[in-house]
Amino acid sequence: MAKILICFASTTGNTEQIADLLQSYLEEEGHLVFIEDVMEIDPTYISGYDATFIGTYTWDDGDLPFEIEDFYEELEEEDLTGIPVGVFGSGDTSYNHFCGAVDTIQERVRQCGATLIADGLKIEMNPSDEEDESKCRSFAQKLTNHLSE
Ligand code: FMN
Repeated sequence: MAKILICFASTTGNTEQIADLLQSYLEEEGHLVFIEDVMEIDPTYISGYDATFIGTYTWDDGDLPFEIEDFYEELEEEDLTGIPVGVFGSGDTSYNHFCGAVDTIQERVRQCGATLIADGLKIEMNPSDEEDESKCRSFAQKLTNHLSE
């Protein structure tokens, strides 16, 4: 059983729904999952867990939303060498940079030395059908596989 942190930024609840799904799938796998609003924590929390999922929606032209900006800035100071991290988010394909914030966070996490468990999980709005649920389950599974390697 691993201790896993899921932190996220969400205004209308779509990213939170993804976080909730990931939490339930990880719990089914027997993990202990802690879910936090990204504004309530800082990146030093990450080293207190076996693995972390970071979630964000995307704002403006592929930008980070303000809720995660401080976390993003502070991440630069963290050494996450060898820590498994997955980045997920919700976006809208009608914008030019679909889920651009997921890519931005992922790049920062990579620069901090974290081990990315997979390419970022990008969901159109909220996880609304079986295909989305399956993508979320598979993303959670990748983390579990990673921890058991
Ligand atoms: N989604 C994208 O993928 N790329 C964008 O550049 C983008 N810009 C947005 C700008 C505005 C003003 C608004 C209202 C939405 C934008 N979105 C964009 C869509 C949101 O990311 C999407 O609605 C998301 O599901 C919101 O997540 P939340 O419910 O977790 O807050």
